[in-house]
Amino acid sequence: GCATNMLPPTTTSPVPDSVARYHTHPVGPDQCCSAVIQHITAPISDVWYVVRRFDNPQAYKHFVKSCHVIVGNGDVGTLREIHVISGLPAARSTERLEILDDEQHVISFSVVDGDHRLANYRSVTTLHPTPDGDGTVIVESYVVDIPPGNTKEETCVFVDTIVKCNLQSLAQIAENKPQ
Ligand code: A9S
Repeated sequence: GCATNMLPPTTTSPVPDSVARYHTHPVGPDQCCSAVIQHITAPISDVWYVVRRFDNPQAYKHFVKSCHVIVGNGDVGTLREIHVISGLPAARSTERLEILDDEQHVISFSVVDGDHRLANYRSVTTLHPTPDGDGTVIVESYVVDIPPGNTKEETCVFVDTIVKCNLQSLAQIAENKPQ
């Protein structure tokens, strides 16, 4: 498995098993994986309210222009098709909801089709309350096929950049929510 080696070393900051479990992915030889961590100064319920809406990724993902649910009611197995803004090397992506756990605050989706180069993309996002209860730590890990003609490093830089943008935008939205 991979991705958990991107988290802080256990010697300085132990990662609970509950976190590591969700961010350990089987990674094939032509795949890469990574994880992005973001602190948000907002309670976990406010962050989860935005993140759990599989039908509304454009609420915080600025690359998403529109989203249409193809099948499902927001439960596991729901399929969505997103259209992305121009300027990206893609126009659309079809994605399946894999995990939605309102108790553990876990959401996961996989890419099943699209005109982009991120074949077999799968991400897992988990939310964790900070000890004081006023903040949230969000961890998003992913695994994806390395596109032909690209290196592992290039692929990770590209995807990490998108995920970081999404999580920073999420932080901004959750932190500005009126109390
Ligand atoms: O949507 C996400 O949570 C994460 C990523 C990495 C999405 C990437 C993307 O939607 C583009 C932004 C269009 C970039 C896909 C599936 C392929 C891209 O090339």
